[in-house]
Amino acid sequence: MTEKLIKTEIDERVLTIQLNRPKAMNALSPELLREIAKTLQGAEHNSEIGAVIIQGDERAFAAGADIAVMAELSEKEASEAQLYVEELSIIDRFPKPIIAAVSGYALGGGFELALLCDIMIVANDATLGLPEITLGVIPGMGGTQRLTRIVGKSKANQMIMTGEFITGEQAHALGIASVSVESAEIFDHSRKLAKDIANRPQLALQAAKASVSKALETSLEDGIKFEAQQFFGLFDTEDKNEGMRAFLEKRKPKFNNR
Ligand code: CO8
Repeated sequence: MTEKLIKTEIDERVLTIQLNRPKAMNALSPELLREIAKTLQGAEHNSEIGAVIIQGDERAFAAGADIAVMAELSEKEASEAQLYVEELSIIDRFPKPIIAAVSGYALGGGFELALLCDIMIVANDATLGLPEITLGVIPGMGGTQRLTRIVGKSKANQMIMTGEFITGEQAHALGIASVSVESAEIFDHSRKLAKDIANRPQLALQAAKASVSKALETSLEDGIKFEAQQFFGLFDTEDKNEGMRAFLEKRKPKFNNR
């Protein structure tokens, strides 16, 4: 592990990115978000990496964008700096599966970063919310869009307009997280899931991610067309031939990600 704004580790095809500003509750400074984006750019074409986990520590996944940085900026300065825009777009376009392992606080931009990931796993006692309203602003890292698509208008508005917090268990019940586990188990659980996913056929995984992501931004008709393109696009791959042949020959498939 390298001691920087993030710690990274590759183990059994899983890249773990651990946010490492514990004294500031892993608040997302522009430099921290840049480090995440740079690491993902490096991971994109690394065939030894099949999946990514983004995690914080027991106290905080991330308590938001860095308020100390934003406090100093005028509208002109913030929009000229395109604060976080390029970094978020890099994370959003990363083609391999990303799991957010959320323990402790995931607030504001921290929650929004987790919402940007493909799968969210939460600790039962995690604290999630979009408290930007209490600072005189609104979510600016995709929260108004992504949360609304998951929980609907009423709950999203209630959370955004009051800044109320929810627990990990509630996030699971609302469909924000795929599972909620005891906090002591969150990192082991996420690693196990990431390893499982990382060892699945890569081309199919990327087609799955692209198709599910498409569902959040397009009409049903266009989404179905997109899915069909992705589905048939896999038909000339070695993995499709191997997977289907192995089934018919009643043996375990051996995928080589081609
Ligand atoms: N930014 C900067 N510093 C932070 C942040 C943050 N978001 N959160 C915590 N810290 C710092 C505190 O200032 C404190 O620093 P210090 O020790 O130097 O005083 C340290 O972390 C520990 O925090 P607390 O002492 O407050 O710890 P508590 O256990 O008492 O409270 C909380 C923990 C509840 C998490 C509390 O720190 C808190 O409320 N934090 C702020 C939460 C928040 O409002 N987040 C939303 C921020 S706005 C945002 O994310 C906008 C996203 C969109 C940006 C788009 C840009 C284009």
